[in-house]
Amino acid sequence: MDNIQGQEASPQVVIVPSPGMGHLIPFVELAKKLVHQHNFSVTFIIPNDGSPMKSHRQLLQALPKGVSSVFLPPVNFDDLPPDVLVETRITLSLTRSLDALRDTLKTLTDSTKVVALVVDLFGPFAFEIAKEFDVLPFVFFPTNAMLLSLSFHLPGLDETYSGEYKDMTEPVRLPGCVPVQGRDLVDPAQDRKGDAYKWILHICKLYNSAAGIMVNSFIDLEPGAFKALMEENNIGKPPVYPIGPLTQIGSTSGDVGESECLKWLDKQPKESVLFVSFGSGGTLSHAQLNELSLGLEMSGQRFLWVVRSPHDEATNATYFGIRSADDPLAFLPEGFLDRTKGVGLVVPSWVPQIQVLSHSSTGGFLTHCGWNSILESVVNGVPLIAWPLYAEQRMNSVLLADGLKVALRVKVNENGLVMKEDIANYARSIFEGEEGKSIKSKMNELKSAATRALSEDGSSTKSLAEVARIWKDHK
Ligand code: UPG
Repeated sequence: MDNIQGQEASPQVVIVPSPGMGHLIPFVELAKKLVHQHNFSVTFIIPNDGSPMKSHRQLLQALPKGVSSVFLPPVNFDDLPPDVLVETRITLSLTRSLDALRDTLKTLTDSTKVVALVVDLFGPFAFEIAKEFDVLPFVFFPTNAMLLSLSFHLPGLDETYSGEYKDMTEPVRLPGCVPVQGRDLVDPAQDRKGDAYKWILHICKLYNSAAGIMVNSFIDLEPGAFKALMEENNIGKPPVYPIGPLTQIGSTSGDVGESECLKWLDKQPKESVLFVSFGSGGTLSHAQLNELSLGLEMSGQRFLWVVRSPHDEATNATYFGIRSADDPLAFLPEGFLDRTKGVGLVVPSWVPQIQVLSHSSTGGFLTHCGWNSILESVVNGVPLIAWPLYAEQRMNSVLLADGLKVALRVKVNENGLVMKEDIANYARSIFEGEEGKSIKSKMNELKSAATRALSEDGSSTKSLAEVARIWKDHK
């Protein structure tokens, strides 16, 4: 256990993130706010999925005084089939860590006043433990209000609709949200007989026993969804607190090679570069990698591309370890690097994304629609090309393209591929023409709204202050 002593003075908040950098990064920003603005101390208790978790360790080691971390013993996944969905694996890393979590929480509560235990969207299994120690059970939802709304409605949908959701002829209409087709619902809901679906359904029911749910979004981004969710308090749902956008400040990477891309960006014209990245876990098939390379080349557009080795079975092959095992550059079409030299830069596996998105040369982002990537674009006013891969990313792309109108959504053909001609077209359109202009102007409005939400009197600042007050009042 790292540095737990010496924190008696402030009330303690325990954070239990589920595996994945996309879940840890917003929690780290939440922890910083709790320490600096609300005088809590924070302990991360990390369920260990058995991967080296090097990036997680690096991120946590860089945290300020008042934040400490404990890695639980690794869980064993030897019994799982190789094609298990990422959601099942994430869930099991939590359920198989509950005894170790209980022991660690006991040690902490023996020496400090722990007021709240905060889990993310996969973590409500830990609520029973929180209650044993008289600690308030909270959720920090690292994605949007629309998915939270689906989470509240899924148990009802499960009871009233018997077929596969992907075959639904009418869209699902979540209160205050843009309509979403069944085939665009979260991955686990695409196979109702699968384990992952059973797990998420179970988790959705557990949300009802939270003392509160914080969401990494803000009212002006999803006004309808939040209005409906906040009214639902009346019918026995936990209170919902929009506290975002919490986006990473500073880089997640100290590798020199990766910061070379910032020097390259320094030399490009203002808002001229398309940033292409699929988050911490996203991977493409061999055929799709080829098509994307040729599409970027065909567009003639400047680009900065974070490339991973292709994978033909999974769209999230690097979720539990963000580096590709092989050299990703070896999979690019022959001569591609030479032909695009000067126009494009290709970086294997990882770049300091927040610095790339805030760089004045970046003018567009082709993204897999992970929620952190979206928020990071919003706070920097960067227009999007939405290319969802897995998890809730298709829902996010519907919100962005149909609801907020701040993204072009890619078209996937009958073979599951986005074709090079289309890619070239999106890459040009996001910078040129009426649609690109309109997207840019809407993004700038959202950027201003995000700044307002986080200002001293802003809606998200007030929401987090309300949560902090509830925790401090908890005897
Ligand atoms: N990042 C980097 N450099 C990279 C790639 C990613 O710094 O080269 C950072 C990025 O800035 C962001 C995070 O890593 O902060 C990635 O988060 P996100 O964009 O949300 O993608 P995922 O890692 O895929 O996030 C998971 C799920 C996604 C969900 C999100 C929040 O895959 O669907 O929205 O978690 O729940």
